[in-house]
Amino acid sequence: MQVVATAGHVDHGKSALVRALTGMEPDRLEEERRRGLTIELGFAWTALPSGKRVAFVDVPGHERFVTTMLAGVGPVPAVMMVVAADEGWMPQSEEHLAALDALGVRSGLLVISRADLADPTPALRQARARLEGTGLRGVETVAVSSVTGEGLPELTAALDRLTSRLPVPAPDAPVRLWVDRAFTVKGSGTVVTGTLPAGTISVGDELVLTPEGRRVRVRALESLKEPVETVRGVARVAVNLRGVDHDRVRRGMALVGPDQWTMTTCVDVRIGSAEASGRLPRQMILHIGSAAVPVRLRPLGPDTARLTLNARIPLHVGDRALLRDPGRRSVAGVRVLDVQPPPLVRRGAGARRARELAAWPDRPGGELLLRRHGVLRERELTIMGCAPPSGAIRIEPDWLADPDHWERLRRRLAEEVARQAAEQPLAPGITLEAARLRLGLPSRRLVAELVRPPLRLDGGRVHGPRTGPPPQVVEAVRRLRAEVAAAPFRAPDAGRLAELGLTGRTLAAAVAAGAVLRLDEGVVLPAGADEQAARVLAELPQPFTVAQAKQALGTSRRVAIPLLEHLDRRGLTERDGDHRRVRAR
Ligand SMILES: Nc1nc2c(ncn2[C@@H]2O[C@H](COP(=O)(O)OP(=O)(O)OP(=O)(O)O)[C@@H](O)[C@H]2O)c(=O)[nH]1
Ligand SMILES: [Mg+2]
Repeated sequence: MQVVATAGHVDHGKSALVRALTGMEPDRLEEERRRGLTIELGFAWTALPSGKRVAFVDVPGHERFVTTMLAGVGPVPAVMMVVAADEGWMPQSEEHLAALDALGVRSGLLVISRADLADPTPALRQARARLEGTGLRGVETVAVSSVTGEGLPELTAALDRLTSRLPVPAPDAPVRLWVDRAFTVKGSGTVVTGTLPAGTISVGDELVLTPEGRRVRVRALESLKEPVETVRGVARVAVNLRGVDHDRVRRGMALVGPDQWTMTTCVDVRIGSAEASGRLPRQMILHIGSAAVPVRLRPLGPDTARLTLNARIPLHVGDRALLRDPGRRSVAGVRVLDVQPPPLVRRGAGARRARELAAWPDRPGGELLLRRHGVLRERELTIMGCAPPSGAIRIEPDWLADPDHWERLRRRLAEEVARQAAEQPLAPGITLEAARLRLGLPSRRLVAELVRPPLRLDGGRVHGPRTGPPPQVVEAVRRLRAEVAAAPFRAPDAGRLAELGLTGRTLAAAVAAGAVLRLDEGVVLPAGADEQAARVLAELPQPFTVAQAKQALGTSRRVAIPLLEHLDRRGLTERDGDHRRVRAR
């Protein structure tokens, strides 16, 4: 199936044409028939001579209903631009064409209608000239009369050619069905309709109703009024939903595949407008699919801007949309460059962002997005609408990192560790959490992955390369050695230790570095004092008492007792009741 929308000025015969082509009535409302005017979107379909089916979305031409017209053409890939032979090009011919062009519609037909009322040639020539500067330049043209039937066979043949040229979207493409109608059917509940541009919906599928994010189940499906189990885009679809009241669903909402789209209220876009973005109004309406969302525009570069939306909508990078200023009735096409753009808080951030975006293509790929974000989960990239780039660094379970960014992070981690070591030499290393915060990473797992020699991970901290004890420790130990030079076992008392600077963290670092022996609380000797004591004690008659040891070592009980216990523990001496002997080596 293919779906074709109508477009064109009010009363130019769009609905009459759809009626003549399909035998169905696109103007369903009583008011429409009474006033001879399309107010709401109309839907009709037929089989073409080739057997292929085509559905029409018939839009209103009246200038008051442009928003409805945009909701109708938004998700549709092709258009039938209708111009009346007897009136020629009119304001809404122009306005509709500008909108189609801004939305990037490139497939369609130019139909000169009401050909029984006037020679179609002048209108045809005029319309062709208008289409020349747009994406619809050079489309096939047909002159028809819905009253006499003249030209209808040519039109159906042209529709056949048009629809056979249209690309067939991938059946596994992400699903986004913009709702154009919602109603209740007695006995079945809520039904929403829309044009499915791509992807597949099946009965039983779970979808997400945006913007509220509610999960809904597809209870039944219809396409062209026939029940179906599964439907592939492009198609007109009616979805019967379980789990939602019809008055909670409105045009402009969307049914999307779970985890397939970024729900966002802020996007950076490229604007396809003759005017610089700085000259555009700051308040505009963003039209995409069937949605019309007020936005605030902040110009970035000459053709780029940041849009802040006042409703959350499901978007992908590369999406086309339309900005409209209802006051001036002007439109501009936009391409979504980033669906999760960085906040612009610091001075100069806007200008920097503008320079960055200037280099981006209209459809940035995963590589650019990953470079911008540095590190992302694969899922985040997918819901932006991008495939993971082949050069990305993969980190379990599902992280992707830009290689350059990853290298920079490695360097920064080394710098952070070095800085910590310089600032707090006695407590080197930083916790994974501190490193995570300083590097602005979303997970400690990533920090751990960044640790490579000479950095090492030990006890939950990232340490730098092993080095000797810091200078103030070396200096304090030197003072201790000088202090005990004459009497090597007369350990300074607590007050003196403090004067030497050997307390707290310095002492702990000296002990950790193996530069001193801490025998007891406040009993500290230079490293090696134990071996030296063993040599002195070996000169005594064996075994010896504490008193004899104390005298030989020239120290007090305060030192001798813990020193001897230390020697016992090290196996340098061995105890037997009140006596000890130095062990033979
Ligand atoms: N003679 C003649 N009249 C036509 C033809 N097509 C449409 N009309 C008449 O033109 C008027 C407008 O036709 P519609 O089909 O309602 O026009 P429309 O473009 O759908 O109008 P809106 O939906 O309101 O924009 C109606 O009175 C039709 O009967 C035609 O081929 N020949
Ligand atoms: Mg109509």
